[in-house]
Amino acid sequence: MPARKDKILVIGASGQIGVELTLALRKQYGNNNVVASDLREENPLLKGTGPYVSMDVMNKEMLHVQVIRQNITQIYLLAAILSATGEKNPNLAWHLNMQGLLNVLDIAREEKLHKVYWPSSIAVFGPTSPKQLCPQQTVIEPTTVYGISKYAGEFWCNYYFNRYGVDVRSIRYPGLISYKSAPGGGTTDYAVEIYTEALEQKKYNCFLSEDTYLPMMYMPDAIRATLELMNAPADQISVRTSYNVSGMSFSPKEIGASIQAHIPDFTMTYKPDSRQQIADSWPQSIDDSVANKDWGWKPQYDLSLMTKDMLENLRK
Ligand code: NAD
Ligand code: AKB
Repeated sequence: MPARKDKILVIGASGQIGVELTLALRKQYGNNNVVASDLREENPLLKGTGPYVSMDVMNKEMLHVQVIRQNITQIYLLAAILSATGEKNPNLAWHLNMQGLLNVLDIAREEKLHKVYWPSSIAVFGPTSPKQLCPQQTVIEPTTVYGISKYAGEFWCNYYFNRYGVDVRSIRYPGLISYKSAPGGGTTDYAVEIYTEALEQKKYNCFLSEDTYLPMMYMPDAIRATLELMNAPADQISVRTSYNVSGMSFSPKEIGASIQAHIPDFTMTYKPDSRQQIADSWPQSIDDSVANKDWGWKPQYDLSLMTKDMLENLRK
């Protein structure tokens, strides 16, 4: 179990992962020991559950002041620009994704923070990486600015660990599917939209082609993976760039069929846009045997379990 005296700052807490991770951390560490922060206003699901500060991760001085003032010992950095939005403004994506991370790593070094969490993505992989069961270590030649920033970020994490002893840990998340907070501009967002459209409209026009397989994960698995990695003893962490983790792999046609099992008159059409090219550059499935060996990672949700749970919760 983690030391109770830890005090955590979550940056980007109002986003798709931030809301659920903040709530999970508050359960583990106590509400007042997890400070949520974001550029945006506090997400309604966080209101009343613990402290919130409005903060820009690019403002290093303000971030540093908050870390000292609040006696922060761990930072979870979730603020980033994702793949599809990143291609619309590559300079901004590079700037936020890199400088935000460097600000956090510098402060972690100076203030001797206990731990830092920073997520990478399957977007580090490119067209030359293996498509099936893409290994932990392989050819990595990303083609999106988001993927480039994640790959560079992984090596900054590794550098700060080796050079300064900062205990920074990372996971290459697959596309994440959830019902609590909306996704923020990724290529895998279709797999969230499809559920709300199925319930509201009984039809969905997908921006990827029907046979585009991608690595995906249900949010409860992603939150559990994050907590398991962060709670693992440091000597079990052999990867200081970022861990591959796997959940499931499916195509738009298959997720459509899993929804039709619950909503028989649900129909799908396909109109691939610029996000198709991004999806085609990524692997279809991920080999996570290193995460399994190091800290016991095992996913619990497959497509049909996830669909049942998503529809039940969205109906509520
Ligand atoms: P999101 O876009 O939903 O949330 C990001 C949050 O960061 C937003 O609430 C935004 O307001 C905030 N933010 C943006 N700029 C900021 C700034 N300058 N200062 C403070 N906050 C700022 O993203 P997410 O899906 O929750 O992703 C979180 C992390 O996980 C990112 O690093 C992302 O690359 C990574 N990731 C996400 C997925 C996924 O499918 N959601 C997959 C792989 C990796
Ligand atoms: C995106 O599609 O950009 C994200 C990711 C896989 O990193 N969901």
